[in-house]
Amino acid sequence: MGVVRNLRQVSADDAGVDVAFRADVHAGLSQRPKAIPARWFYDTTGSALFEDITALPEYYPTRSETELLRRHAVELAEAIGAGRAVVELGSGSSTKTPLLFEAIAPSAYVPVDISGDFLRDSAAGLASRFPGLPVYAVEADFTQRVELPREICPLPKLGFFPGSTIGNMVARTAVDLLRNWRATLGDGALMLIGVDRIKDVALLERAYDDPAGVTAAFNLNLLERINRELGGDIPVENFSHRAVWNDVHARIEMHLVADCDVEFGVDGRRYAMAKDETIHSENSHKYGPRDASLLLRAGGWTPLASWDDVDPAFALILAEA
Ligand code: AVI
Repeated sequence: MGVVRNLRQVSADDAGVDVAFRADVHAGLSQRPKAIPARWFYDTTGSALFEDITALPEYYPTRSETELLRRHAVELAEAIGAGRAVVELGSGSSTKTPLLFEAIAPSAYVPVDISGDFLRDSAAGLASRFPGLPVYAVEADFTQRVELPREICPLPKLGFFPGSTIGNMVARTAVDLLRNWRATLGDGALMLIGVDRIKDVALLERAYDDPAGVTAAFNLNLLERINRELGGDIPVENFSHRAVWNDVHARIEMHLVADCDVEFGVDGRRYAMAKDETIHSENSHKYGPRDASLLLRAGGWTPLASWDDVDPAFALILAEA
């Protein structure tokens, strides 16, 4: 089994709750319209539900991206070369990572994820599958500044940002993140990034509102997490999941809709919502080819190649620092 070293870069309070989670929940419930950042979906339950989503027939992004990694392994190997340290942003269960590793033979792997349990399990899995590969698991929020392990500093780097997670950020935040990672990975770095394409609205909405209700459970788990970790008494049974396409912003929006007037407490603070009022819980932006290039350039990366010959449409883009 390869070497696995775990590094933790999140700050918890005396109750063991992530300080930023508490602050974001109160800020989000106090503003109008109410909104809580999507990164708080991913506690252990939320991460497991997201893995279930990726296996749903309606949720095409995982299948489309996996197909691109399989189909273009030789071209990826040629364009990226061997021996890079792969830094994966929001690695989750790292299911696509082995496909990339088989193509490019990396020299080290640094999965970065906010969900510590998931991160440690998947890092251990990868290390046993690729013996001799040093794995440095970093438990951190990749949207903030992350300190890379010293050991990989001298190595050429590849940022790997699959799954269209960039789409969960508004453009300004996405550009900030790309600039941050441009600085962290340094000169000579490459970035392989997955972006979802704009497509038929019915297909998009089905992908985010599946008939089995897995995405609904994923969305509602945010309220359950608030109750669990912040001592809330939100009546989760009085909320519904909604996923709608917003054409102006080219994104799927997820909301938690109050089915009736509700009042609840979180941390001793009281909140009220009128029937049909929503908590905006996620944006999932979709990009045309030009939009994606523009975003990368604004973030300090120059696109080198892209692969998108897959249906439903999805793109893998390779860019250089
Ligand atoms: C993680 N992220 C890219 C997913 C997406 O498609 O925006 C999260 C998700 N939300 C609902 N289904 C999947």
